[in-house]
Amino acid sequence: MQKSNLIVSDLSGIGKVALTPMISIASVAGLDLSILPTAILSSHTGGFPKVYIDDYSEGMNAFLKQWKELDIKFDSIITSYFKTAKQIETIRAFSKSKQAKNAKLIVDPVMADSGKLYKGFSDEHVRGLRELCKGADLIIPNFTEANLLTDSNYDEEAASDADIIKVLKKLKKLGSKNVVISSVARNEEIIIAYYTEKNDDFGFIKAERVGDKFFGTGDMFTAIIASCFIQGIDLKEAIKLASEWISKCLRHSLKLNEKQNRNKIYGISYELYLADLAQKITELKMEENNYE
Ligand code: PXL
Repeated sequence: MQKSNLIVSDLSGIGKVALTPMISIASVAGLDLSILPTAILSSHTGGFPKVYIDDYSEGMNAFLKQWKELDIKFDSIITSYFKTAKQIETIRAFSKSKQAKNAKLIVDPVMADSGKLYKGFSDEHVRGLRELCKGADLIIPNFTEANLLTDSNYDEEAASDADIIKVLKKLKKLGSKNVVISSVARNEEIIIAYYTEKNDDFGFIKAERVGDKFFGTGDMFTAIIASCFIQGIDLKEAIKLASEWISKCLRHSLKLNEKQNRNKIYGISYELYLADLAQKITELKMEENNYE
């Protein structure tokens, strides 16, 4: 039977972050999706002026109330951008409720990048996400978030492989069963570090660094890794697929932006490659004998 999956994140009008790419990617990956919006914004908060932000906490509570009355159950919960620390606590409690009994909890602790917290977040947000990560089946922080979660202070460009492993081990100690540090941008490469419970295995996968950071990359990465994880695909295979596919989208976006004189703030051009992603995920599912 097809599993029922919930994505908790924001809807941003322009800039292609959060739910916009996550819905597309998780859908082509074959997930049956439900959506819980945390906020509705006119754009992402990464550089557009005068962002309109509608905190959707009241709506979230109303959605959850109806779902409780209907006894809607989920097999997985994927969390991404929360507007407030209170929302994080709401979802932590929901993940422990009987509607989410046996649900896999996958947490992308979206709060920071390039050494800085995103606009509007405080220590309370960091503490809330740390608590949520403790009970997760898989967490997918970037390196800045990994530092914040573990009270570490490694510089992204200067971190050695040993430093990255130290952070990874601290994240594992926090309590999540599996960990993927989605990106350590160092010189010409992107390092993705993982810990898998299955083989008690730590390791790195290195990818080519394509241009500067684009907003939404982490959301796309999380959507692919979470979709694969939920469907029983090996984490290492999922990471390889995600990094190769996203690199392709980034190269295409850079070319297109140059041709059209378009600012990268508007996000990654991934749409043309969604069919290719669907195909590759189907192949991995067949290899893992999980094709249904
Ligand atoms: O991509 C992460 C993200 C999600 N949601 C909003 C954001 C950002 C990053 O800036 O602003 C609203």
